[in-house]
Amino acid sequence: MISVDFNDRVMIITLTRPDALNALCKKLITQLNAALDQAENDTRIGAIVVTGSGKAFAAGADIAEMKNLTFAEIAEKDFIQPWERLARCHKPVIAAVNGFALGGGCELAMMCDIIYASETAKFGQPEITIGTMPGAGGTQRLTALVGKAKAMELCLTGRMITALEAEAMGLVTRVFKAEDLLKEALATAHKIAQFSAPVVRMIKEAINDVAEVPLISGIKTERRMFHSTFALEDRKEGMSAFLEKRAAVFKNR
Ligand code: DAK
Repeated sequence: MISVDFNDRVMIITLTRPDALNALCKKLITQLNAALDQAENDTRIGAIVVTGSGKAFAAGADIAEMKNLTFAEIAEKDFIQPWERLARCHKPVIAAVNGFALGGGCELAMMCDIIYASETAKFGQPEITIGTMPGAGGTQRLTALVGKAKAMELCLTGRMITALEAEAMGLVTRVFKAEDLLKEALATAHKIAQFSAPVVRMIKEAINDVAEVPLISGIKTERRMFHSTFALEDRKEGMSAFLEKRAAVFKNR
């Protein structure tokens, strides 16, 4: 349901359930989470790219799997919880959205740190058209990215938007020709992975604080993290290399 490849210090996770447009069934999410655990525990991995096979990134949660679930069942099993694993990943994740990113697929992309899209990608939160609503952070993360009125329109109508419209709204980071998408995502992932891993982790954590803590406390945490980079050999090496006009060699310590 997923395939995992390694390209130097980058893990590439491909959702491979093309017959169902990579619909996010329980098994697929379990495999995705296992791959994320693996990346998190492997110090050689500096960044992760998530993409889809075929014409979809992911067309949402698996409707066939959800159809007969009862309220009692999903409430008791806290149906939503395993999906949040991606949002809690400490390593940087780039979504390379190659096609449909709908419902849970759009939510999965929004859990990533950067969203690159092909010109042919399509985004949307169509849950309302099947009698339900976004359940994996869609109303929250989409609103944070595009603002209330646009999030309302997308979630209340289920309208699908193009990659270019999504980029103009602030949902997508950059749009590329389909054939360049993975190459560009990998180039950015490699670029990030060459930097000091503890510094990358701190930057990700500090930016994520914006959504989770009040400004004054986020600024304080950011300052403490900045101070703590001065405990790293990598910080000394980075500044020395700049002044000595040579490339820095980071050792992640
Ligand atoms: N689930 C299951 N199967 C799906 C699917 C989905 N979401 N999307 C597509 N498929 C299947 C189709 O049933 C079809 O299967 P066969 O008939 O060939 O067996 C196959 O994939 C190809 O789809 P189509 O024939 O429909 O392909 P088209 O190109 O004509 O149309 C489409 C593409 C993307 C416009 C269309 O497939 C579509 O509208 N799909 C459904 C999109 C959608 O409504 N997505 C939102 C699902 S609800 C939560 C976490 C997440 C969620 C909720 C809670 N917690 C953790 C609490 C999220 C909910 C959702 O995502």
